[in-house]
Amino acid sequence: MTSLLVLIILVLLSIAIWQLTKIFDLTQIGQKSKNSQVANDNDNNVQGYLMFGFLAFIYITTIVCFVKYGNLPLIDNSASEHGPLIDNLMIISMILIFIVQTITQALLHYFAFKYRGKKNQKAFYLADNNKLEFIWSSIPAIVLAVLIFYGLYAWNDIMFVDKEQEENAIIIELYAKQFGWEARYSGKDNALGKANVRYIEGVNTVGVDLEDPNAQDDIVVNELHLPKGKRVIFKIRSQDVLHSAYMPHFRAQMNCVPGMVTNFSFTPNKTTLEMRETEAMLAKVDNINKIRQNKNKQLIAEGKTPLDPYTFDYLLLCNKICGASHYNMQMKIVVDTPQEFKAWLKDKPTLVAAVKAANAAEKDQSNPDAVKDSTTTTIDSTAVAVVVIK
Ligand SMILES: [Cu+2]
Repeated sequence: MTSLLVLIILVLLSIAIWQLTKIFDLTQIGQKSKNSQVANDNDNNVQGYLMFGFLAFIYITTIVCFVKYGNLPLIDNSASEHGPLIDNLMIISMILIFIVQTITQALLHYFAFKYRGKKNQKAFYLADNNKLEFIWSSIPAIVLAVLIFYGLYAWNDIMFVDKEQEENAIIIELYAKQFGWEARYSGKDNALGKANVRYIEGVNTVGVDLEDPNAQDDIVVNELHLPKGKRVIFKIRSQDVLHSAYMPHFRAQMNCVPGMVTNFSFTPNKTTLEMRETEAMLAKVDNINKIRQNKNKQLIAEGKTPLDPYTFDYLLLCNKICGASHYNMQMKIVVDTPQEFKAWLKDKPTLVAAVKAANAAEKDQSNPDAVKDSTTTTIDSTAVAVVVIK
């Protein structure tokens, strides 16, 4: 609220200043010599020094940002095997941008200052200089080519899954919809059953074809568990609009497109517990909890419920603005050791079993008289009734 008020005041102030200058201009009518639209040496000098001033401004801003926020290295602590590859690409790009930006801005503003307008001075006409053009075309071309080839190499390395890797990987479907995620494990056969939005009904919320033999052991959950050190192949679908499956700690992102299946695969290499214990994460969590503690003082003073302390968890987020609750479209990811993962998955009922149980429960609810009647009519059915009550 305060920032909005400040913003409004700033806008009003600028309008006031603008109007004042217009009034000032009007008072100058008649004094032609001062109101010339042609820049004189004085104007050129002012503009020249302003150029230098602006250069100083962007350099000081850069240095202040580095000191205050530049927690180098720019990005690290990834939790997947391919993570360092993406991080390196990011760091190399950022360092290159930084060097190029520092040099070109200095040259741009220095030349604007040095060659500012002077009375009776004419610009020198230079038609072309092949040597110069060769240098300033080839340097960016070489740098960009190296960056692009390195990027392509990284992309192929991440996206290409060979036959052997595919056979040893586990296949998980991520299903996106406004505004949440569901995950489907392919079960013992490691093959997902066919699915289509037309099959969505009741507890079959991801639209699995329950007749498909591959679908018989599929398991649908609302919390994603992944085993450490095992490649996971994600098959990604969307129910409604474009979403984007974004798992920042694993340096993974892939669009979820309605009507088609997209893929991404990675190997997690840090369990949730291991990640919580890393130095970078401990410092981050500490920092968040300090902010929360300060906020809690204010909340308690206002008689509101204080915030819980933060503990780190991996997240699957949506990274496409897909509607009103996009900001809250997330699912918790837990990276377990392979043993923990097996134990977790073992007790989960298959979707087919869940659908059967739901149908049976619905039948009982819609027809309670059937049980009551049978208890009064035949001896055999009393046994059934007892079982049902139990
Ligand atoms: Cu979304």
